[in-house]
Amino acid sequence: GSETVLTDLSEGVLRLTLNRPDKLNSFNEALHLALRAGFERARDDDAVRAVLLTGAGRGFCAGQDLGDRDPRKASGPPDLGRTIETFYNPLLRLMRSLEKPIVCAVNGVAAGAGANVALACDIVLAAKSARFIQAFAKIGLVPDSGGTWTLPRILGEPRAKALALTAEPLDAETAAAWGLIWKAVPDDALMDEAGALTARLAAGPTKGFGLTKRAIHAAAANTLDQQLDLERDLQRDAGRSADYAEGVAAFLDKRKPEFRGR
Ligand code: T3D
Repeated sequence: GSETVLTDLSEGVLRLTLNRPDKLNSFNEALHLALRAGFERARDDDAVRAVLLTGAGRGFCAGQDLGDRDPRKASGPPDLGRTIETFYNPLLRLMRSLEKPIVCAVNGVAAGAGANVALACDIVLAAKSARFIQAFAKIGLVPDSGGTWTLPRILGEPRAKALALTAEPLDAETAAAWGLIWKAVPDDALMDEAGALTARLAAGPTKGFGLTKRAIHAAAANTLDQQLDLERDLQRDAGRSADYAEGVAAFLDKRKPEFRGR
């Protein structure tokens, strides 16, 4: 079939567009493999300095393609642990460990794993008409793709549980007000704003950004003392980067820095 993820690299921005619009970009195996390949490229290709993830059509992503899970066409209950281990968890680990910024432009409904993949990105912008739905409850499943980790951390247990147990849609403005995403943006401004933000990040000090992500991610499991030690170590690395030297020199010269991502 046609490409399930559209990939475009321009000016350091790798744009990944989920592209099964007639199925609201739900995950089948082809889309999983294509999206994983996209994030592997983001990891391995020095020309990629930021990622912009979005969806084609009116939805962002409706989670697992349930057409591939019809119990009436199966000989017995499925092993969903296996599909999580094979597809969803590697994707989440890859995204989380990417030492380059990931911006998500949530252009429409984000349901099930689609919601939690969006929330795993570093900076999430959503169209005001977009909705986040922990749809798992409607079919007897558990929030996956990191949802049970992300939601209570950001929202606290009361809101995390209510969203997970009711599967009620959360609108973009409430998601922003709750701190679950960065911003809700008027629909017709979303792609311009997300594109400009990602371009700005792609022109930034990539190495320092990667170390910053690492530090913030480590905080969840660290004491303050451990985190202060980590900041010392990471700052030592950052201070040796070419972009740090360029940033300080540009400041002192009163000119715009030209970061190379090293
Ligand atoms: O299985 C494993 O590997 C375990 C992992 C699980 C991870 C998960 O994500 S589980 C959760 C799966 N997702 C859902 O349960 C969400 C199902 N979709 C919906 O509830 C609704 O579609 C939405 C609330 C997302 C959007 O509603 P609406 O009214 O805007 O659109 P719609 O009419 O329901 O959907 C439009 C089309 O997309 C429609 O197809 P049609 O009738 O035009 O041919 C619909 O069937 C299709 N679609 C939407 N979501 C899915 C889907 N087709 C397959 N799978 C989907 N998840």
